[in-house]
Amino acid sequence: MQFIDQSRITVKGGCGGDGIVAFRREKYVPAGGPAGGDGGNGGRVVLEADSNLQTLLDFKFKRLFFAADGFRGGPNRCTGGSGKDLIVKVPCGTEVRHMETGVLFGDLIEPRQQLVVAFGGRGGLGNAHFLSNRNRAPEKCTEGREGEEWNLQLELKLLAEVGIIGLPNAGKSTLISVLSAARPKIAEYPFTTLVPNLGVVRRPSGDGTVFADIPGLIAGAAQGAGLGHDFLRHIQRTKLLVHMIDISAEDPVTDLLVVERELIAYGHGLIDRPRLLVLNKLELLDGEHQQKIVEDLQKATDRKVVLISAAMSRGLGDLMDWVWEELKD
Ligand SMILES: Nc1nc2c(ncn2[C@@H]2O[C@H](COP(=O)(O)OP(=O)(O)O)[C@@H](O)[C@H]2O)c(=O)[nH]1
Ligand SMILES: [Mg+2]
Repeated sequence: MQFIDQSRITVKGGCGGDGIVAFRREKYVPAGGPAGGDGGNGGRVVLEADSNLQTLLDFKFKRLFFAADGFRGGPNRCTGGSGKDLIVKVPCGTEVRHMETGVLFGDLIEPRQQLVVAFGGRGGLGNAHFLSNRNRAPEKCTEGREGEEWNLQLELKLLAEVGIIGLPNAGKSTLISVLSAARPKIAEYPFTTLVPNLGVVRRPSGDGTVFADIPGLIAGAAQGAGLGHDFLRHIQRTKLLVHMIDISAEDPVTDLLVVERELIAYGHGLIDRPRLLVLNKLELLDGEHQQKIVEDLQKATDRKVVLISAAMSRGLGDLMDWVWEELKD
């Protein structure tokens, strides 16, 4: 199962610098020849794979990437400086296509792999180029050319790092919607009823991580009840689990154990995956009752427990602190 993050950007190489008209002026050289230098080439736009990035979130906010222009030629046949290349960091695994035609420009797979997506324009020619027997003092030079401009489609297959699990009605979808900065698309998938809810959550350092909530975890899932087996197979690919429990449920401890039993039954080490217990809907109980349930849970498990209200956006800082801490390499 794949999630696809897509962004559209426009890239443009720098304009070439103009060539110039100039003549040599030196002491003791009476009739100096043409000496106008060429313009420098415009900078290129280069995409570079960066293993620190996981998503295309940044491209939802910044879409235009222009490299620097080349500099004008100088006197004494001095070629102008080239415009600086613009290096744009993208996550490893980004696929780059020409937007209008869908033609593949390239794939950025390995860290630091680069792909030139727009060349800068050539610099213009200075008048030194136009010296001929007929014309010993040409006044001609040419302008720098425009850089290439392309609309590109970036596509990235995402892996959810954080899985949100819990029984139906625990508040998983609500949590994703309040945490999300963006929603990636979900690739074609035969089991539409199992389409997970996805969100990209921005890290304090800027980039995002992907949360997936896949409905369908119920008692017997590991034996294939409901959509359980597909659910568990997917969750297996996440690094962390956020396990939500409705604090107002009849018996939150039983709810915890039902889910843990499924994780154990599925095997593959799921039960040992870093997992945070999140008691949701805290505002429905007073402090005393909240405390009682936290204590009951701690008797049943030694996992860390946080109290939140997804609907009222309370306690989310504690939850995310844990996530960022656990995701640190
Ligand atoms: N009181 C309260 N209700 C909540 C909270 N979070 C979610 N809900 C409600 O609980 C129900 C189930 O939430 P949902 O996100 O669909 O649960 P899911 O089945 O785990 O995805 C919905 O009616 C939500 O509005 C919360 O923090 N407080
Ligand atoms: Mg849901």
